[in-house]
Amino acid sequence: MKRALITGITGQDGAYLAQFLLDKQYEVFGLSPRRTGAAFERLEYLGIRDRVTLLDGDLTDLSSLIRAVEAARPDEVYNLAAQSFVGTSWDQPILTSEVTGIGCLKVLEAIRIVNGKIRFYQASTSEMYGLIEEPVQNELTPFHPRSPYGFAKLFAHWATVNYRESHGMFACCGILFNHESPLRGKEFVTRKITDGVARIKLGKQKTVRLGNLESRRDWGYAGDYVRGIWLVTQHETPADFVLATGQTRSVRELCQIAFECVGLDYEEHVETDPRFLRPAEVDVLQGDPGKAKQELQWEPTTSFEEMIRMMVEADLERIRGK
Ligand code: NDP
Ligand code: GDR
Repeated sequence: MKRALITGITGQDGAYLAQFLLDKQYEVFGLSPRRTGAAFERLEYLGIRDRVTLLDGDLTDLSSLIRAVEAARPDEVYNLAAQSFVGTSWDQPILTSEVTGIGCLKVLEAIRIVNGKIRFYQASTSEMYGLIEEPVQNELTPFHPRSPYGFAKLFAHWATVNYRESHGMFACCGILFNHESPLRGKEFVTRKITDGVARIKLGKQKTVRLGNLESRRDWGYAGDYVRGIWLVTQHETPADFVLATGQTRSVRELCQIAFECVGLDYEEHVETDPRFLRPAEVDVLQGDPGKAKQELQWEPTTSFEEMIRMMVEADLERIRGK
């Protein structure tokens, strides 16, 4: 039985990855930072809260990471923990850098100290491309991050590449484009919209207030992407892979599709609000998943429309109290 340690197990990807690995008969451990709120709701939603072992620890605290790696004795460590909301990263640039950037380096160090043979996966991001230098981005496209989140992730990305090259560690990065699900946090635009659509449909709210409706993203389904994360980590040799759908849609199109799911016209319910504009925007992202398709046989299976419908229906159910 393989053993895996997941940082960020209480987040969207962490919860789905834990479920995926349990289905593959892994013993799953998760790093759990101290929180006062309802931290385990995603694990409970998937019915796996009691099937994973949670270990106290925080990405900013190296000694807790060393203890977690010693206790879990993992074959694989998935570093998914981060301050992951781009908007907040301008207000908390130092915290974001400490968790999202240096935090990754601390996990790498904990592995090097405890057992350098452990396989390490880093959650890199399309936000590293930022002000894009090529219309479609692949593993060779130069980076130009546009936010403190983006530059913190770039530090973590290069730290991972460097530990592979200088210490011979099995350290790999998945450069993932946006991926969403009913477990997405409500601060992200997809879930903010699907939750808003459900509330409006059920008469609990009248409008959704958004920032830039013209920005474009390559949005996929998180369930497909955790399978990709696992495949990247099983590859014969450590390498970096883009996971994306290859298609790009605007926030406006997202609104249109989500409101159509409940028979409403988005133009009657969406308002723009400058509070949600960003100091520096990433206007458009579109990934090329060709390398993952060729070397990992990975391809997304859920369409954008199917995913948005799934999210709207889950939000309707939640709000109806089911
Ligand atoms: P979430 O924001 O849903 O989850 C982040 C996780 O990190 C949570 O479990 C959170 O715990 C944990 N965390 C935050 N701060 C700390 C800390 N100091 N120490 C330990 N744990 C901490 O992110 P996603 O699941 O969406 O994304 C997973 C990873 O992939 C992130 O690194 C993200 O940046 C990256 N990524 C995500 C993409 C996406 O589209 N979803 C695309 C590309 C990359 P708690 O809930 O208790 O705060
Ligand atoms: P992103 O996701 O920044 O791409 O980062 P988010 O959903 O926050 O924004 C996507 C785009 O929508 C625009 N937008 C709004 N965004 C939010 N959150 N709220 C709004 O009201 C709103 N209106 C318009 C944004 O300006 C942006 O252009 C996500 C995170 O999961 C990162 O951790 C991950 O690395 C990247 O995806 C890939």
